[in-house]
Amino acid sequence: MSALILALDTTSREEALRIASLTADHLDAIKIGYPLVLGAGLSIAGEIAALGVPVIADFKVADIPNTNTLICDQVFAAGCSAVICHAFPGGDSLEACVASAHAHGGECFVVCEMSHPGGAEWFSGGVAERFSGMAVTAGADGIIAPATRPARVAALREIIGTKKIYSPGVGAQGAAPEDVKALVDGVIVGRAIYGAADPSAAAREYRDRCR
Ligand code: NUP
Repeated sequence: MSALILALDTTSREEALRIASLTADHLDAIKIGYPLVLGAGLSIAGEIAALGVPVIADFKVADIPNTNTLICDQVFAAGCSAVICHAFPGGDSLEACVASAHAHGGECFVVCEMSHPGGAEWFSGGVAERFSGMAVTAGADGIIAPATRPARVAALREIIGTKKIYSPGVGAQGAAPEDVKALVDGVIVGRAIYGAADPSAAAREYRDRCR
């Protein structure tokens, strides 16, 4: 059993709010990122949160510690409940994200292995394992790991123990909720819900399949 997180990657404010309203009852969280925030502004985070759904900011934050702090502080001030960060800038950069998240009562998730085909080029060979270890050391709340490679999710679970795993790659990227729902805490679905003819029905179906 896993939570269902909608990746709301539409670029217009009106379309985002329309889909969020239609699907909110079936979701555990909505993930927003550059496509929507660059199109609609960061204030969209508060507008979505006002619908009663926690908002996760997928900015894949990856800078020096001071800049990471400034970015994350903006994310949480805007009404987000969690932020997604990269590990490769180093442990100090990651710790800055975690500190900002926890100072605001929020959560920090670390990208440990990406779900697209190219993700296998860069994150294999021990890199994802190392990032997962960094997430533990930095006190992060969880990691992002690929539903498209369930065996890799299982391997990273061994490293992070009971920390959360949110897993993208379900739907448009080819994975099914059933592939990972027993291994992860949340499944992330974007196009297969917001691009469906009936987003509400699609969200309900994915929620049922995650349970
Ligand atoms: O490894 C990752 N893969 C991935 O798809 C890390 C991510 N954060 N994502 C995001 O999840 C991606 O940017 C998009 O917002 C969502 C997946 O959307 P979709 O492929 O279901 O449409």
